[in-house]
Amino acid sequence: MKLLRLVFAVWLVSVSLLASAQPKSSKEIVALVQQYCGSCHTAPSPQLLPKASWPPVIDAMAELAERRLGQPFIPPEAQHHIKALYYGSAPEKLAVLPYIDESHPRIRFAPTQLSAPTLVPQIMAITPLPPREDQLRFLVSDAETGELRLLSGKVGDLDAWQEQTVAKIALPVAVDSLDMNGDGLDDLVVADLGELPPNGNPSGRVYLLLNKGKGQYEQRLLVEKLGRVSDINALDLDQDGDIDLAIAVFGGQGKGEILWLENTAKGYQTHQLLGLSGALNIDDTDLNGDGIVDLVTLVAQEHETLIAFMGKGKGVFERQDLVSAGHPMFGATSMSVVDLDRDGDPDILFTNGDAFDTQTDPKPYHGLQWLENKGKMQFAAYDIGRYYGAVNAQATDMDGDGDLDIVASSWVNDWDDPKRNALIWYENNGRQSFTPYPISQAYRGLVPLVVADFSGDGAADILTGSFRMDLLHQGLKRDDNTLSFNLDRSEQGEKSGRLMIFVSQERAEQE
Ligand code: HEC
Ligand SMILES: [Ca+2]
Ligand SMILES: [Ca+2]
Ligand SMILES: [Ca+2]
Ligand SMILES: [Ca+2]
Repeated sequence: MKLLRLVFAVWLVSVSLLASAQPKSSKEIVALVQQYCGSCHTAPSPQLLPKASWPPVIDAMAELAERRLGQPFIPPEAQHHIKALYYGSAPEKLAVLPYIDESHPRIRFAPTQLSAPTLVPQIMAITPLPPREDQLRFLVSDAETGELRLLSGKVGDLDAWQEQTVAKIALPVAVDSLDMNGDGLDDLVVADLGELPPNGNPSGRVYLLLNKGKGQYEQRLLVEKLGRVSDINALDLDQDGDIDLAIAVFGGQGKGEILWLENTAKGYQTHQLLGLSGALNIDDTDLNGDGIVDLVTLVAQEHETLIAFMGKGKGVFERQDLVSAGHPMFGATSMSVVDLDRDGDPDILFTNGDAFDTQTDPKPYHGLQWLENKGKMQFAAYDIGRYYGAVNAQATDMDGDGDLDIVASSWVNDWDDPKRNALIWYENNGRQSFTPYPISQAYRGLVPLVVADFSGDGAADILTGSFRMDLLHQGLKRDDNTLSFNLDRSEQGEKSGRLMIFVSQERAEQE
């Protein structure tokens, strides 16, 4: 429980700092912090942001509270005291993470571009499909063009890879592939986020793309008027033999949910599992090994909690919280279920690196961690490494020694510093102790990643796409929460890599 203890310790230290800063009223002010800030989420430690950031964050929270409650919540006088306290005990600057710049003794990576660079690449996801004949196949979710595209090509022949449009969908954030109508061809279910900025609008949709063969799909709207959908998973959730849907709705502004849609003779029937905003995903696994499917989600925003829905059979699920970061600045970004310690039960790998809400600097507490499944629904959280803006992680054996290493990407970083990495990998020493190595400093905002052998030499390579959240964030208009691109002229000409493969290359033994 390293992570939990760490967060808790920071809070205790900061409370005592507060106490020494203003001996007379500190107790009263800490009580105000608990009363107001603690009413929606755990009151965050002042250590989490630099001094200068606290007053505007506290203003933003007072406004948020007033919007949500429909009336003023934190009185101006209390705001004043709370600001003084946070300002007084916060650090001038946040700690700076050390560089990860020592390369691996054996393995290096060289990028190959799979497509022309574009102005604001927005690859939201890359979803592997089963290979067909000698072709590897992936679905590329491209929000820049508003398309779901099929990327395919032969191992070892990276210059001849091709892309073709499968469907026009504005923000195809997640895809699941499964034979939905029993004709032997794999169909697709696609979640359309609806709009990029977090909000409570019912703009999310789910599409079914029925496979007609020869790369043709018939597009049907399956569900509409959902909030901003972040993930979808098609599987049988009530053990009656037909395919149901599990859906995560991130939403925003306090609205969001996890739901599952039961496949019935009269269409889909909705069952809500959770009514919180900020759900990043919904994955299936069997956490307790009872043979009944369980669901797991990582909820960001003010919750920052990993939540399981334990399957009881016949579509009944019971919520069980697995671990909570304990403060709203954690910035959860992704999770995946994987047996990281290879002892036969599913563990959970998760990342935090979201800094796009109130204060966008990279945070030294961003990074990767995992939750070990200790059996009997007992879990322990362990640190893997700190990494600015960590957004995705995939566990895979990169060096061929049999254990699971981890490749990770970052979407917010100190990009003007050439020594910061868009991609890194963590070598596992076999006992889940990890050493980080750089993969690429040359790109910005690589987000989705898929590890496979693309070059045909037996070693793992990395397919990745760029999602320029840094540019999108510049184009976000705060007042009405819409995106517009007034990027200045100098930036307009500059294009960035969109889709690429980092091919692993063994260094010569004697070098
Ligand atoms: C009415 C509920 C509510 C109250 C009261 C509230 N917060 Fe929050 N807070 C939220 C929500 C919701 C989020 C996540 C969404 C966001 O960041 O905009 C959040 C996020 C945060 C964050 C993370 C911001 C980021 O950039 O990710 C910080 C820091 C924070 N709150 C501090 C405070 C402090 C300090 C107070 C007391 C002055 C406070 N909050 C009071 C609801 C509240
Ligand atoms: Ca079913
Ligand atoms: Ca189970
Ligand atoms: Ca395990
Ligand atoms: Ca390994």
